[in-house]
Amino acid sequence: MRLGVFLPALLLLFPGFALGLGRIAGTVDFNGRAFKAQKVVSADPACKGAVVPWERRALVRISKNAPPRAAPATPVILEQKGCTYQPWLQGAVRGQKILLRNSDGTTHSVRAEAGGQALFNVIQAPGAPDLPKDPHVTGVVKIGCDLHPWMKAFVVVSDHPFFAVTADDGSFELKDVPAGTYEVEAWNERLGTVRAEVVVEDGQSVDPKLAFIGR
Ligand SMILES: [Cu+2]
Repeated sequence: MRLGVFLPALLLLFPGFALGLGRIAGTVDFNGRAFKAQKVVSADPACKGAVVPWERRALVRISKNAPPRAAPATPVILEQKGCTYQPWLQGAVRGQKILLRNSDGTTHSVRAEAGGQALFNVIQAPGAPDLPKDPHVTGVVKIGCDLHPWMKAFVVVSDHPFFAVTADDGSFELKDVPAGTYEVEAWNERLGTVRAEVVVEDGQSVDPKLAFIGR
């Protein structure tokens, strides 16, 4: 009798519990594109070995119908090291802080914009403390340095945690996705965006077969 009340209440509180959880996983097809980071020639000794990055990676995320989730309290870290941002590409949840870190013996500026809208532009001197920033937007946040024009990084902000950066082999996995129908996208700085629709079922894994064909 008690269970008769408890179970429906539980299902109402946790729809994912009712529908079950699945997985969106696969390998992004980069269509054989070559990815070569360009070496930088700079008079700044702190920038020895710096590169203009272009990595064989994409940010894969649910782009439609994702259940919103609160941002984690832990920040994502964007480190300036050897006059290159590390990592070049990462995801974050809206409201999650981006912690700017300067590990270099030189001054950097960190300029951020999203969709043509300026978000912030700050100076970080050598030895300056980590600086938390909250861009309060969703989409691709583009980050660059006014002092070292080759430096760039991308933080793709979503209102949910169902995203992943592809591994070296292009593979990715979005875990614990509530059963449902979703649009999934892969984004790369130069290749753009490709999308696919998937149906996630309880206990199943589905491959959206994301491919940058003809890019
Ligand atoms: Cu810089």
